[in-house]
Amino acid sequence: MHLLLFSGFLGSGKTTLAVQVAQAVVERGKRVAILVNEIGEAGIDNQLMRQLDLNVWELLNGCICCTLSADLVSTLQKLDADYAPDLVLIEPSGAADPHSVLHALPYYRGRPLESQRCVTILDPLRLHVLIEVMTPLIHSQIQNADFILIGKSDLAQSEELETALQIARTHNPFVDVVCADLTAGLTPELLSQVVPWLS
Ligand SMILES: Nc1nc2c(ncn2[C@@H]2O[C@H](COP(=O)(O)OP(=O)(O)OP(=O)(O)O)[C@@H](O)[C@H]2O)c(=O)[nH]1
Ligand SMILES: [Mg+2]
Repeated sequence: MHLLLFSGFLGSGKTTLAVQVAQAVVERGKRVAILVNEIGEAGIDNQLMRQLDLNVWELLNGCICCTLSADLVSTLQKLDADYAPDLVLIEPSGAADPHSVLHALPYYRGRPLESQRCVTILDPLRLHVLIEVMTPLIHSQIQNADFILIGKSDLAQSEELETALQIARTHNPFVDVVCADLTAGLTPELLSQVVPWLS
């Protein structure tokens, strides 16, 4: 079981990316589950789930990153035992600190995770403001990333994209950073950057 955590502030594009990744992985014959804080809130409706043949599991009553760390671990164990997915996608609330989610994972006692990856999505239209007013959270989202995607490249000015790139590289110089329009569909290259084990 591989684990992919999507981190990024509210409205940055986590669900948009997660659904496309799930679809691509399902198309390759793999079993995929998505863990979200709240299904309706995440914009993943039943129809979409059936369409994609996905298992979407909901963590109720709170935020994955704080009160629900224990719940996250027990849900992962149940998921592993009952459904044995090849890939679990986790979309916590946009206010979640990925460090807290990653911190809970060593307590997971199911089949060993084959890989775990944190993909952070940054919104170039708002990043320069968010980094000022939500500094510790945004720093953590950038620093804990294994791959950074700056979305909304179709909406952002080139200066906004450049600023976002600089912020990402300043706080996490060691990972790949890519700009993309997430509504334009996943290129094979972007898919392999998000899910390297798939290729
Ligand atoms: N034009 C454009 N719109 C985008 C892009 N990425 C996301 N969006 C839009 O931005 C809005 C928010 O996207 P979501 O995927 O719901 O963002 P989220 O991070 O899951 O949001 P929360 O779960 O509420 O935190 C939606 O209307 C998306 O269609 C992009 O690259 N370009
Ligand atoms: Mg969402």
